Amino acid sequence: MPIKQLVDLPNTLPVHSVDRMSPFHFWLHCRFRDKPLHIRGAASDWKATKMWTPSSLSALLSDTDVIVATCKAGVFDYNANATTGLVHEREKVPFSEAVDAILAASTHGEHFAYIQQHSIAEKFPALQEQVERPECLDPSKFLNEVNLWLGSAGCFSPLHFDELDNFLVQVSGRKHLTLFDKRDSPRLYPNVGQELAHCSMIDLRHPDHARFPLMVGLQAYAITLEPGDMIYIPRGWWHAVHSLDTAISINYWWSGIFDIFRQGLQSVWSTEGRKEIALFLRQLTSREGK
Ligand SMILES: O=C(O)CCC(=O)C(=O)O
Repeated sequence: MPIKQLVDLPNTLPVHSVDRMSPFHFWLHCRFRDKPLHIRGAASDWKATKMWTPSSLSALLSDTDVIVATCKAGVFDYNANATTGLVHEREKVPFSEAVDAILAASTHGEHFAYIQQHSIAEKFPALQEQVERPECLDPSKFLNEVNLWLGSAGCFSPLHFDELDNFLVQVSGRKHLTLFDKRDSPRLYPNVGQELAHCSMIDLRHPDHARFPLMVGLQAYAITLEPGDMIYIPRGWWHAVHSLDTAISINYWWSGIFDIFRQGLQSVWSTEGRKEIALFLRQLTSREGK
């Protein structure tokens, strides 16, 4: 597969019908096997899918402040100091102003605007009641974050992975995703340095084969999410997201009790964690010596 076609790949993920996706089946077929899953129509009956449009949200949340990201290239990198050199502007504006910018950007196609990853509980409590819990997620799982994404056609979230399991639900408009297995991480050129280690240096839209030769021949998966669709992205799986229309999505990062235990152990075992333990032991022994 020529790499330059990666962002246009036809769908290659298995498609399951929602009524077969009980929490047990989800665990058995997806979580346990660590495989992504496209659940067609999983959210088609949700209030959000039926009621939310950029204009209806704008009317409801008009004065609420949001951070709108804008750029000319369409690529929304995660950090202004990214070594890839892909940057964007961020500005705090009322929600209605952000929506005006998004709709204008979708119409003219010369620049792009995106409200990214805003916590619904913290920023938009008025929406909370219209946001449902995915049916296939068993009640013992914790929702770490539930976020709203609203952006213009053409917005592109570059290749990265997340440390938590994720459901991305498409509420309105379409999004195309390109995914890579977490086992291929060494061939996807994660950024060096703590802050951006979860982002790839590769710009999937214009991959540089000479600079990133190990990615040639990698198996890529792709799916286009239609309104009401949902995808499960296992933690660690790489993904890039391209909005084909003005698009509204909700994403759910979640974890189970064992994940929380594992994360706790990891943070204790981090350099900072070990330093704190050493300091604590030193204080303890010096107190005992007095
Ligand atoms: O929808 C997007 O633009 C990005 C979403 C994403 O990366 C995620 O849910 O992890």
